[in-house]
Amino acid sequence: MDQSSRYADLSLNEDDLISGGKHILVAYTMTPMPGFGGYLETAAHFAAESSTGTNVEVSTTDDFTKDLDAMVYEIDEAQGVMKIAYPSDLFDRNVIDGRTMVVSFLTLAIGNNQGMGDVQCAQMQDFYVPPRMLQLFDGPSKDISDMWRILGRPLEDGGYIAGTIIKPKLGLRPEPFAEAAYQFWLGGDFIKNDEPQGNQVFCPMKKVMPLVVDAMKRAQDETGEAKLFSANITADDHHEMCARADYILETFGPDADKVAFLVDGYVGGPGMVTTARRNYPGQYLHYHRAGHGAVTSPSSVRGYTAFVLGKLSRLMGASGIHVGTMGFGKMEGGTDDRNIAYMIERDSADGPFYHQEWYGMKPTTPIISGGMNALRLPGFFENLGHGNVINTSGGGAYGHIDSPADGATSLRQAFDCWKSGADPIEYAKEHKEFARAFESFPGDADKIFPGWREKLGVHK
Ligand code: CAP
Ligand code: MG
Repeated sequence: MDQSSRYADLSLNEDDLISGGKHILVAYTMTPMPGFGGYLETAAHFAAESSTGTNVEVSTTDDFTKDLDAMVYEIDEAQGVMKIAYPSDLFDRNVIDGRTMVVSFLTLAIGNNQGMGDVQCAQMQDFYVPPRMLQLFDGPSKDISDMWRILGRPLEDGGYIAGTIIKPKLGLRPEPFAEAAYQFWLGGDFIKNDEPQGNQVFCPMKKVMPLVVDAMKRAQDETGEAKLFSANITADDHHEMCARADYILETFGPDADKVAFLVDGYVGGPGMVTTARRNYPGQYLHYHRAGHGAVTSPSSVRGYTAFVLGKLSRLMGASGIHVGTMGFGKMEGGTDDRNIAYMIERDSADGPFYHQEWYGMKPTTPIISGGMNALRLPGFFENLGHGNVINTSGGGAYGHIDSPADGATSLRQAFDCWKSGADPIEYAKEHKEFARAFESFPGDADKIFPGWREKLGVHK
């Protein structure tokens, strides 16, 4: 049934919709299933199924219902792009405080429409949130300035936070786990649990956390520097999540403000992220996105993009989210992914389809992770244009041939090298740990700095 007379109005003007402030606008790539309807007809059915309709007219629809119809307001059939205006009143509100929720946006805008028989595929590319709706999302309670404060840095442009992930990903018992943390903290700022680390039988949380606290104290005493830990509280049951969080805060005691809470936000979902955000607003909320590639991989034509995930995480209240390495690390992604960082860290930014003003919502820190090491960082910073990020380099720290501490120092030196505009080879001649990163990761060195052996006098 062609519903385009009801769910499409190509005369609607996007600027009017934006100035009207009563719609969330969404841009999708969409391909109709061959043998069904035309592009506009399929888009209209998509909008129906994503708002007030289904595949047939129903007798119970009244005029009020129609005011809530999602409307296709633009299509570009050649590009396979459609834009839909969703009335803000479609979205669910909390009974406890009237706020809105990301899960409601997802269940409509990326819900049944992902499995419709007449739609071959559709993927959300961007969305625009009007000012009033923006006020109704939690947004972050803590941001990178809270970390810079603890680290004794300027609260503006406080710079690069050198981090790692306890590696191996799984398999360390409490004592070697804490030792790995201590060794990195002798040179670095920030350590996270790897995303699957929690309360495994070989490394119970109530055995390992006290040892991590002791490691943090010893490293702080030895270096005279504050240290940060991102503890994984991911769990299916929010009681379990809160039990972990409460235990961790109690165990860190006077250093509890130095603990971020890590949540595997993609697999856990907006409910889990919001449980952490609302129950522990005093802690930096670290969103790990393991699993997101199932829908965001450039090879995916469904779900939503990594850019959309980043923007959603800021609405949920993530203090920081992994945004990939923009082609400089091991994970998928390219240099243009810097637009993800700009959208979540700035108060005003352009997405692929929509400009977004954030009206003072706290920023979400771009967290850079995945195959990074000191050699790859200068190019990364040059592409992004700044170093106000948290970088977690697991292999880049624990793979340094001298020590995790030297690995950490090499990461920090990589930032200083870029910031000062120094030539990395010349910089390496004056900075041992950075120079030894060349020998630690010779494959990268050969690729990024050809001829480095002769220039640095390394002959083996
Ligand atoms: C990185 C990492 C991160 C991924 C996440 C890993 O380890 O700990 O989870 O980078 O990817 O498990 O691979 P390495 P993203 O530093 O040793 O690569 O940040 O793109 O979500
Ligand atoms: Mg990991």
